[in-house]
Amino acid sequence: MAKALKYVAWGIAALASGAAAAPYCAPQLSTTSQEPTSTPSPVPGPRTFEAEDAILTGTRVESSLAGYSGTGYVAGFDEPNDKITFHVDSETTQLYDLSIRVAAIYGEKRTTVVLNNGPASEVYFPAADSFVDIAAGQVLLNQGDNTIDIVNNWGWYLIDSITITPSAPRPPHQINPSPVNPAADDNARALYAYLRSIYGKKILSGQQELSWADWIAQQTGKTPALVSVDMMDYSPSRVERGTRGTAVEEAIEHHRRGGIVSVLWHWNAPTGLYDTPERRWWSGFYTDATDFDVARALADTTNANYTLLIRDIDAIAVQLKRLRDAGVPVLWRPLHEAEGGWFWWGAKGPEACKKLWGILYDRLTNYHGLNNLLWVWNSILPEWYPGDETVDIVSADVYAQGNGPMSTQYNQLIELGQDKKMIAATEVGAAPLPDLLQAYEAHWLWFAVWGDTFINNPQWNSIETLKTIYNSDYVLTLDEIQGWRNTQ
Ligand SMILES: *[C@@H]1O[C@H](CO)[C@@H](O)[C@H](O)[C@H]1NC(C)=O
Ligand SMILES: [Ca+2]
Repeated sequence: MAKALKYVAWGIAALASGAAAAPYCAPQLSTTSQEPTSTPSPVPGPRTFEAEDAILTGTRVESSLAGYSGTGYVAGFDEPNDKITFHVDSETTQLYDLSIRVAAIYGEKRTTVVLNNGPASEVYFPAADSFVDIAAGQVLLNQGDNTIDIVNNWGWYLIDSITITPSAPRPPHQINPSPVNPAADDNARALYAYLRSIYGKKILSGQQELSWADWIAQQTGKTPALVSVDMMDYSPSRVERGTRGTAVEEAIEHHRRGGIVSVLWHWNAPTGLYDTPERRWWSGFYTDATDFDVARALADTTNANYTLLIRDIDAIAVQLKRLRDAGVPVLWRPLHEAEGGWFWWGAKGPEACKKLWGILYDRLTNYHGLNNLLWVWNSILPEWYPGDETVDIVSADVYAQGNGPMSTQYNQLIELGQDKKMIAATEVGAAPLPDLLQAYEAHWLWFAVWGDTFINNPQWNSIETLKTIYNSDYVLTLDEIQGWRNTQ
C-alpha cells in the first residue's frame, strides 16, 4: 500500500515539473500599464531593465537581430550556469508582475528565473522570429535591492530586457452563491456556505489520511481542519483481490470531531490489469498498469466495459451513502490529475474524461441521490474542464518544494473558473507559508499535504515550518472551525 502511494507521489512530482514548462503556464496577469496618475503619490508604472546593462555570466551582448530596445540584447546561453543578473530595487516589499522580452529564434525554450538567490521558477518561451514580451509570473520584491537571475535551462534564446509592474490588487471574488446541484442537501449547503464565508480571508489546513492528521497534532499542537481520504480500496478490482477500505470510518471519525472531509478515488481500472511484477494489480489506477481503454468503453453503452464502469461507480456510491447517512458532506474529487495522463481516466484525452465525469455526476447525483457531495474538479487546462454546471470547486495538485504560494497555478485556476469557483490546493508536497499566500493573494481555500514521504520529510516540510503554518492566524485548524455546520 505504502509503495503504491509512493509511486503515486513520485509520478506526480516528476510530471508536475514537466507540466510547469507547458505553454499554458504563462499566467494571464493583468498589467496596469497606463494608470492615469494625477495624484501626488502615483502607483509606480512598469519599469524596464535592459539585459545588456545587467551583470552577465557566460553570456554576451549582441545586436544583429533588429527589434531590441536599448543598445542590444544578450545571447550565448549554452552552458548550465550561463545567466543574466538584474539588480532591481523596490521602494517597499511588494508583489510585481514580471515579463521577459525574448526572441526564441531557435524554437520553443525554457528558462529559469531565480529571485534573490532563492525561489526559482520555470518560464516557457514559445518559438518566435522576433522579440516578444512573455508573462513570467509574479515576484515578491523586498524593500531595497533585489536580484532577478535568468538562468540557462534549455538555453538558446535571446534576452532583450525584463519589465516589472506592480501587481494590481486582486478584485473581489464573485463566487457562486450555492452548490451546482440544485438538490444539494442541508449538510452540503452548510459546508458550501461556510467555505464561501472564509474564501479569500483564510485557508483551511488539511492533510491526506487521518493518521497523518493525528501526527501533525503531535508535532504542532494543532489538528488539521480538513482530512482527505481515498476510496481506492473500495474499487471492485481491488476488493476482489482482498482489499478492505477504511476511508469511510476515518472520514466519519474526523467529521464527528467537527472536521471537514475530502474524498478522492484512485480508481483501480475495472479490468485489464497487467498484474506483472513491474505493474502489480494494486497500481491499477496507472495508465501503464492496465490496457483498459476508457474511450472505447464509453463509446457504446451496451458493451461489457461500460457496464463495468457503472458497476464501479455503484460500488463507490455505496460508500458515499454511508457518509451521507452519517451526515457527512463530502468534497468529492474523482478523476484527479486527469490532464497528466498518468491515470487511465486521463490517458485517452480530455473528451473521454469529460464524458466519464458527466456520467459520474449524473449517476451519483440523479440515480443514487447523493446530494451530500460538492464536486471538486482537479485539472487546470481549459480543454479538460467539464463545465460550470457540474463543478463546485476547481483545484490543482502541486508538488514543488519550498513551501511557496503556488501563485502560478492559483492564477490559472482563477482563469479557469472565472473567479466564480472557489480554488483548492487538493494535494501538495509542501504546505504553503501563510505570509507568502497573503503577499501573493493566492487565496487557496485549503491545502492538503500528501502523507508518507512528504508530510514527514524535512526536505518538503520541516517541523519548524509546520509549526509556523499550523499556528498562523491565517490558517484555520480544527479547533477554529467548530460550528461550521451551522453556517446558513
Ligand atoms: C474491455 O477491456 C479489456 C481490458 O482492456 C479488453 O481486453 C476488452 O477487449 C474490452 N472489451 C471490449 C468489449 O471492448
Ligand atoms: Ca536590450
